[in-house]
Amino acid sequence: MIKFSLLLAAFLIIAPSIVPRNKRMTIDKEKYAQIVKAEFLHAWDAYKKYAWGHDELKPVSKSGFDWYGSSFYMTPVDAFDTMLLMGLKDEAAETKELILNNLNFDQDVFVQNFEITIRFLGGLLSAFEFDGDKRFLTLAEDLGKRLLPAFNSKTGMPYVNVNLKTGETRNEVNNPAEIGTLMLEFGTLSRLTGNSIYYDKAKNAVQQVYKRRSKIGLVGTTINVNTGEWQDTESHISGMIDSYYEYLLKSWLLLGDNDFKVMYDSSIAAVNHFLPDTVDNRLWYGKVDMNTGQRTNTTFGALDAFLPAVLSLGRDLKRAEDLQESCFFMWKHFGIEPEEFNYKTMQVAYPQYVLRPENMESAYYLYHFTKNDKYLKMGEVYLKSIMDKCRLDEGYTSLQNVSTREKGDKMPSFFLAETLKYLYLLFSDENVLDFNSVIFNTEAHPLKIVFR
Ligand code: DMJ
Repeated sequence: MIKFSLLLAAFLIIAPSIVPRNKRMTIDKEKYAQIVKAEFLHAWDAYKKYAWGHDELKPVSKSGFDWYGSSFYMTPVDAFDTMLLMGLKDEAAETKELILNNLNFDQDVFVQNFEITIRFLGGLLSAFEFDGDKRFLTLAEDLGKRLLPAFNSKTGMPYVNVNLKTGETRNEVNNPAEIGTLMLEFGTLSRLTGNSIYYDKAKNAVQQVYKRRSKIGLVGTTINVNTGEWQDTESHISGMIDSYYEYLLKSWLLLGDNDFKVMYDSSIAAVNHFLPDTVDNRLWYGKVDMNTGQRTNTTFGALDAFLPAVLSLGRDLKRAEDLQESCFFMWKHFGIEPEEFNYKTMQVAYPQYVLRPENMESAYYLYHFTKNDKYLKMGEVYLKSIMDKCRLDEGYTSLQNVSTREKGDKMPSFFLAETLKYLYLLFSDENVLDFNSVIFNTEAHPLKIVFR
């Protein structure tokens, strides 16, 4: 008996050091989930107090801001499904009433097809799927019909802007991200309405980009939607291309259409061949010319941090984990991540931090796939620096400069749709949301997988 007690005591002393250090549970997940929820309420209360009914909050001016002159209720639409996930029943009920009583797309304004699709079509479809009220779907279908004229170019790739009332279009030079980040929303709208037109238009747009890839399999930064000619041939995973790759993979996973898997597999192979750049043992994805593969730039930034999430979803965990280490290094090195910096010189190119979610999104995916506590610790660092540097009495604000901490005057709707949602999900039990039953659109609105 004494022998057994001694053995047990010895085991209890030694056991913690048998478990790899980075796998040990050191974060109180529930505590952090509650902190994130409280910070969401802090941000939402500020929106209610100073910007109620407007698109977004200007926390320093203590006022509201509307993207197109009059409001489309962007923050409420973007924040609604986060409230549902957080179990904020009262807030969700008042937000639902606000949206259903006021949101009206019959406005004579030129909107950006991509932004309106990912925030509103995505937000309304997710609201319908998780709340069940048919009026969300009616609004989504009305919006979908108004966006369709955007695809009336010679190739079928959408113009940048479309007028929601007249159907007129503007700006024929578009980019792969804005052309290729519509499929999850338009595909889901087709499934829910039984009208295939949305699916077909969005799929053709993606295929038009893909078939214009270069001989080495890369796409450029801008393309004319009428002539089909590339305007800017720089290739990368940054803004203007980023979510094109994200949606190739996610369209296959959400809609079960194998054509997207074929496009993703060959595209990501080219990306993984030509863009990676290792400096001081750290993996980065830089910029190259789409035709030659020659390096054109060694910059990386906040938006690029989406890629570890996509790579892990595509089951390429090794690259995903390596790149996430670099994204975390970027965050720590500057105290909070800049919009863009040069990973060779470590000079900041664009010094803003606009409350972006991508670094947290990737930590959430990687924690899901590995259950390694180091991703919880990353989340803790992200949360603490945002609370330290961006929190005001009146909500949260962007930074103009990550070094000087000079404040901006904007709380983007994606802070409530994405940044706080991904942090909350990272620290929450998986039963808050079954990861395997949904695909997040690029604005973090979960859409249900139903074909399996
Ligand atoms: C969001 O609107 C989306 O995540 C988009 O894909 C990129 N930009 C913002 C967040 O950074």
